[in-house]
Amino acid sequence: MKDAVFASPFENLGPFQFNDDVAQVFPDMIRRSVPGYGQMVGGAGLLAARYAQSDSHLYDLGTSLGATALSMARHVQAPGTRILAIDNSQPMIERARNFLSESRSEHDRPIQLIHGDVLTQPLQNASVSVLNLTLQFLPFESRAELVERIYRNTRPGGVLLLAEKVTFDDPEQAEWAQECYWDFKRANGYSELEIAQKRTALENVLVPETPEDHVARLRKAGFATVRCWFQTLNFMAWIAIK
Ligand code: GEK
Repeated sequence: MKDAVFASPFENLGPFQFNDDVAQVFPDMIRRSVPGYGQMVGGAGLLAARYAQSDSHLYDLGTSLGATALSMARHVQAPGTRILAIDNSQPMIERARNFLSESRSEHDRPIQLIHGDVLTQPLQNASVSVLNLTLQFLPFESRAELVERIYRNTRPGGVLLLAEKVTFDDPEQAEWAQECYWDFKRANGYSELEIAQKRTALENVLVPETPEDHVARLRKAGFATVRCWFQTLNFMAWIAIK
């Protein structure tokens, strides 16, 4: 279903929420709003397969409709792994249930959907945790604590896969990336009104950080190796290895 959430003028434009309207059009919204989204999701599955350890947990934190959990299920071979996919949006979890049951024949790995807050859900025995475009929506002050908790609950040799929209310290680069990003949205059929209204709704909801800040936080948490494996414009993904 086509995303037209911000197509008509809003009289009172509230903060962006992962409500039923958004959940309904989410596959179209994310595909037209995130350059390289398919690569991020596919890449997360491939990397998960490389680092998944037998009899461990694979977490998809902020799963939305379960795309990254499904990508892990398709690729991971390690025996005894359990995929836990968490989201605090009830409409997302309900739709994820249908989406995943439709894809059930594509893999033989169970995916447990959990309606919960990634900041409070217990994490344990992880070999892979994924934060695919989720950390950016969490209150700024809780981000380091979550990354540290993921680190503590990850087995040696396990990984955190982080993908985010970023900003840049250099104002010229930040503006260039933003302008090119809007070109991407225009090319995908979004109007100036849609781009402007969504931008306003996301203010203080999606708070991007610089690549340097992300890498520093991952290292400070204890991850021994941090590598960028993906970038398109202002979207980047890293693998952090314990
Ligand atoms: C994908 N990873 O398709 N606890 C749990 N979930 C949360 C929280 C929280 N505290 N805050 C936000 N979310 C997905 C895409 S979307 C990214 C992730 C985007 C959830 C929120 O409900 C939403 O489903 C998701 O994080 C972010 O690979 O829309 O740009």
